[in-house]
Amino acid sequence: MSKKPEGRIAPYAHPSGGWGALKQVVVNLVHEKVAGGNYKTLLKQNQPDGFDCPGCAWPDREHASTFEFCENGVKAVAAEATSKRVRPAFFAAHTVTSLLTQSDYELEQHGRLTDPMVYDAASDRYQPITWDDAFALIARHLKALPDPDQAAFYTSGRTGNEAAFLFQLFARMVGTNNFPDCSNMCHEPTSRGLPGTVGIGKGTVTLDDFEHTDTLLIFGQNPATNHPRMMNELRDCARRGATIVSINPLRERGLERFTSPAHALEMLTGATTTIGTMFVQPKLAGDFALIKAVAKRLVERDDEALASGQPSVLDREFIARHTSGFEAFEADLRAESWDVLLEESGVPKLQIDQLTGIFIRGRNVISTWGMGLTQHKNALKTIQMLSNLMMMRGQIGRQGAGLCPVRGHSNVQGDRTMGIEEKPTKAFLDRLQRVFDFEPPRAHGLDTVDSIQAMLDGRVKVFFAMGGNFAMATPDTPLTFRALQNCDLTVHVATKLNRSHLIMGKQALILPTLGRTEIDLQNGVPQGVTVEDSMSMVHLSYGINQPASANLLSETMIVARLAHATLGSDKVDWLGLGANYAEIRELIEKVFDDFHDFNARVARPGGFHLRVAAREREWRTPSGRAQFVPHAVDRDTPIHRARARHGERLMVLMTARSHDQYNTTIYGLDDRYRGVFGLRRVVFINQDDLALLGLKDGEYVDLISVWEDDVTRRADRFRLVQYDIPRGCLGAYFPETNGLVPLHSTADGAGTPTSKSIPVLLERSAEE
Ligand SMILES: Nc1nc2c(c(=O)[nH]1)N[C@H]1C(S)=C(S)[C@@H](COP(=O)(O)OP(=O)(O)OC[C@H]3O[C@@H](n4cnc5c(=O)[nH]c(N)nc54)[C@H](O)[C@@H]3O)O[C@H]1N2
Ligand SMILES: Nc1nc2c(c(=O)[nH]1)N[C@H]1C(S)=C(S)[C@@H](COP(=O)(O)OP(=O)(O)OC[C@H]3O[C@@H](n4cnc5c(=O)[nH]c(N)nc54)[C@H](O)[C@@H]3O)O[C@H]1N2
Ligand SMILES: [Mo]
Repeated sequence: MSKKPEGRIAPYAHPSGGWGALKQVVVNLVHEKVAGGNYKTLLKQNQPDGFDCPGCAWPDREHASTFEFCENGVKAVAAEATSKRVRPAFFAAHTVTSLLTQSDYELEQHGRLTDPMVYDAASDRYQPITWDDAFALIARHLKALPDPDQAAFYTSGRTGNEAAFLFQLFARMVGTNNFPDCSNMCHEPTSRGLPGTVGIGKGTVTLDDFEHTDTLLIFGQNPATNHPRMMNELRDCARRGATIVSINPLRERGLERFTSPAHALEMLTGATTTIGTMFVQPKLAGDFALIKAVAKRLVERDDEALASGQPSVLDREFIARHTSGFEAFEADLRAESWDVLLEESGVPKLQIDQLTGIFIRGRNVISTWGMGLTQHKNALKTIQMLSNLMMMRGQIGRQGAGLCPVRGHSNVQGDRTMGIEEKPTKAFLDRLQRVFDFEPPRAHGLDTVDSIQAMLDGRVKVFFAMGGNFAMATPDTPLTFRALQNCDLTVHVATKLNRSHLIMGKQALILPTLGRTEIDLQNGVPQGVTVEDSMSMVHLSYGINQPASANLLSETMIVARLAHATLGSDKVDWLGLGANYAEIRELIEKVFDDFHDFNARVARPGGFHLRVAAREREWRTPSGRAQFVPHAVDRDTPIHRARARHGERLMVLMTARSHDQYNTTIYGLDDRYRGVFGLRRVVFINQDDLALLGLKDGEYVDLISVWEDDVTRRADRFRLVQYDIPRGCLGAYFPETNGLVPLHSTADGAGTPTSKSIPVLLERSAEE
């Protein structure tokens, strides 16, 4: 054996939430030395007069009147409210080369960025630059490009609507639709898949529906960690007797039992609520075959019912009145082979029968999903198949039922609504043209993966990131690093230092910005920004903390001043807009009809709901009906081919979040509910696979990805953790494993990196 393993593996035996979560809150506040001991911040989270939690996109009840406790929301807020600072003196003391030796965890721990900085190659250090000079530098680069499509404008989903709207307008006036964004790596298959079935790429439910549902199907989601406020809804549903099924290769402990930290009595008495009624564990990416199997079983059950004189188990009235394509879809289901469905889903027939029974008994069914469905090659068709299944029983567009994609970043949905979209519709561009009197670029732009390839090829020269951590969030890490280094200029608008700032183009800027929790004063007047949550509620958010530094600009003002420096203000009064966000909202209202009376409606506590036509059974598809879309099971994917070559030793790896991280931001080294403490380089594996590979729990392995090119992709020294996970499947954390995801391994029709379907081989690590 090599040296004593670091960290500790100890299965979690408690409910999720509860005192464990509360203890973590205190730990975080102390650790971050929250500015001025200002813990009141936390009480203003998701309050009508406070800020929208930058943690996740789960909605709030009327922007709750009671404090909705959320451990991971607290971590996100505390991280922003930290009293630690990265000042110019810090950069003077550290070369970029020396900073690169620090871990991602260490980089973020230095605290908030305070001043705009420019990279100086001669000293290998970042040096202070004035805001004016920084904008002039970017403007010079943009104006010198022979083709505006040589610039790409990235957005991470924390950016508020006002900044996002100005950002897309600015980039389009520069002349490009190159808008890579975090949603390309996230819910893109949802946004591209649902329009083909229900006519809109958004969820059809609101929080009210959770009060009326009796059956919840949760696909590929870990809410106890990633959407903790969703747990309170699940608790209430469970207490009402709803059936809750988790469909996930991992039996996530957080979904088993829950103690609500929002309920004092529950905390005192230690009362727990059993959440999950049933756990179905498909193999990775097996959801498509599983959902199709349930749909096929539904048709069989319908045949049986009709043959015995019982009523149909399908909602035939809904199908006749509201849908099109059912006959072809049904014929495809009948023709599908059970053997194929069972093999590809990895779920036993008996469980498929049980799940079908639950679905039929459900009067009001909500299906939710997260990254477990979206980060696979077959993601788009999996989501369309789920939509088909729900349509078979009319479970869309009525109270207590519907489709519920659960988004990640707190305004990722709003950013897309505002036009952060590399494939804009003609109608939207026509409207921009009319309102702003310019000729917008018509050719579709680059998404995240295509932008990386374009940087590698020298087709993109200027990369501007509004937030995020592009270098670490994207796939194929060494290749992505080279892509960024191939640029003439890289610019990052950020709150905290991260590795993307250190992987630079020939010239590089870091522009520090206000966080959402901070007071945003323009001409002495506090400005609010608007955000849209995962259920299409739009509301205002006002920061309440003093800014981390006097030299920060808001994201909105950064775009306004950059646009002014680049384009001048003949067509748009950029600086005027940057100084008064209500005026930006007036322009938003002119471009999007759904935002009529924007300022008035958003001023009401809780904001307003953006109409989702499918919710009212209005189908904005070419046929004017909800569309059944048949799909075949693909049995010739890169994974099938790799398995044909390597046999049973070929494993498929998912990369997911631990409890102590926010995407690329690592808060700590524990993953409490999965029983991992003090280490992140672990790989979960089934005990039979350990035996097959001749490996033991606790041993160290290297992961080598298997792809159809000649690039070697590997990640070394991961501790094996025997786990309840289907055979042939592995689990590990991102971003340590991103280098294993081949750049061009993406979801069909959506371009999302297949971060949860990576074919790999394991090798025992060399002794250290
Ligand atoms: N605290 C915290 N909150 C967050 C984030 C964070 O990092 N930290 N990130 C935010 C963002 S941007 C997002 S997108 C969301 C992400 O929230 P989630 O969607 O919950 O994200 P993941 O942790 O990536 O993976 C979710 C689940 O998918 C399961 N899974 C993996 N592969 C499959 C599969 O093939 N089929 C099925 N059925 N399940 C599978 C995993 O076991 C895991 O339970 O959370 C948001 N909220
Ligand atoms: N292998 C693998 N890769 C993945 C995923 C996966 O599951 N597996 N998930 C993918 C998903 S779902 C997503 S959404 C992406 C996330 O990709 P990104 O959105 O690019 O990454 P984050 O880690 O959320 O970005 C963190 C950084 O944002 C900056 N920041 C924080 N708050 C603000 C703010 O208010 N304004 C500005 N300007 N900057 C701010 C900070 O500097 C911080 O370092 O990663 C994707 N990558
Ligand atoms: Mo995400």
